[in-house]
Amino acid sequence: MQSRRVETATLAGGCFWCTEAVFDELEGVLEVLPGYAGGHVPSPTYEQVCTGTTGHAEAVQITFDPDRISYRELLEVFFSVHDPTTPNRQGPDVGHQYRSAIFTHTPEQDQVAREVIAELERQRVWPDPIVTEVVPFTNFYPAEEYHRDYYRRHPDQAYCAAVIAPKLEKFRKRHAARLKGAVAGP
Ligand code: MHO
Repeated sequence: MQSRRVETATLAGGCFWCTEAVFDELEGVLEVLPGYAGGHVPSPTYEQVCTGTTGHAEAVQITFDPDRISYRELLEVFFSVHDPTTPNRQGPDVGHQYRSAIFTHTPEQDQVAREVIAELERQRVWPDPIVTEVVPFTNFYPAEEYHRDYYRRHPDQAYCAAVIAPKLEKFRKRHAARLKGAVAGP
């Protein structure tokens, strides 16, 4: 029988062209929307968010089926595709809008996020401390239409080819068993 349970995750791990491309490929993920989360300016534009002064982070809002992929699994992927130790920076992208953040929708999500971070700290996956913010979800504004499916629509654009393509390759290898099509449906 088809499951009807649906859960939402809001994650910021740098440029949303990249995070959208990654999460879109995961089995159990129903929808991924790029947008702006956790700021104080209503309905911001990309240009406003780019100034780094609106409080928003570039983020993805993920709708998923928790019977097919758990929140913990989503977070494991999240931490494998970005560097959570660089404050207000992700690779070449610098600014408050590129901070690493988890906007939790429930106390359970908050607890899982803190557990996953504590485990990663214990394993010393990175030499530097994890600076990912874990904060209650406040707001999310979907980005302008032209940002949707950006990587898939513009794979040859310079940033996509140089930054996103290699990350996506690494992600696909590492999480091959979790990709759409790799898992038998319920
Ligand atoms: N530095 C990149 C980031 C794009 S991303 C949507 C650019 O400006 O093309 O933040």
